[in-house]
Amino acid sequence: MPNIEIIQADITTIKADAIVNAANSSLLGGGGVDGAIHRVGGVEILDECKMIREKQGGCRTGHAVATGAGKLPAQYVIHTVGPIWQGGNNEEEKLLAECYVSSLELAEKLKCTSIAFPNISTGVYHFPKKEAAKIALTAVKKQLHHLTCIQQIIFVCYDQENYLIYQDIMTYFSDL
Ligand code: AR6
Repeated sequence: MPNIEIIQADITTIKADAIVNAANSSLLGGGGVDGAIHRVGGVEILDECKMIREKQGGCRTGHAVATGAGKLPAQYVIHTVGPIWQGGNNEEEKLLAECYVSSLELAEKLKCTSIAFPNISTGVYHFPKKEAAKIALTAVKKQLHHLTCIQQIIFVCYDQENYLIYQDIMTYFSDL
């Protein structure tokens, strides 16, 4: 079974085969973790995103696309688009879970053995952090038995609030 780890860090420093980006459907970059990944990874990542846009016109919410990782220590960046929180009645939960599932599926296709996730949608997109963490951990746990390459899954929390929430929920999950 793959190992799940929770850390507090900047995802651009993580040496996983794949790191996940909380992008937007334009794939042209933005603030938050997306801004950090493009800033540290360099222009190669944006160039590849532009090629994907030309081919398929961006990325839909809940879907994922992959590029190289430029100057980052990872091999790939998996760009997924989280839902914008609109109160909870617009399929936000389902779409957020899909982000984690599609990213894992893509990482498997790329033969990655490790993948690092940020707390998708919990910044600019205002998804409530506790709900988002429960959805993320549940979605990933449900996928574990489908994974053949991935051995390590890292949840990279940037802010302390998310880190404490994830630790709490993991403790609860391991008690079940
Ligand atoms: N490493 C890890 N996590 C980070 C980092 C980092 N360097 N920087 C921020 N976070 P956000 P969203 C955390 O806003 O809510 C962008 O403009 C942050 O604390 O990056 O999915 C995109 O282009 C938060 O918990 O993404 C989209 O337009 C989490 O990353 C939009 O924001 C997500 O916050 C996506 O919004």
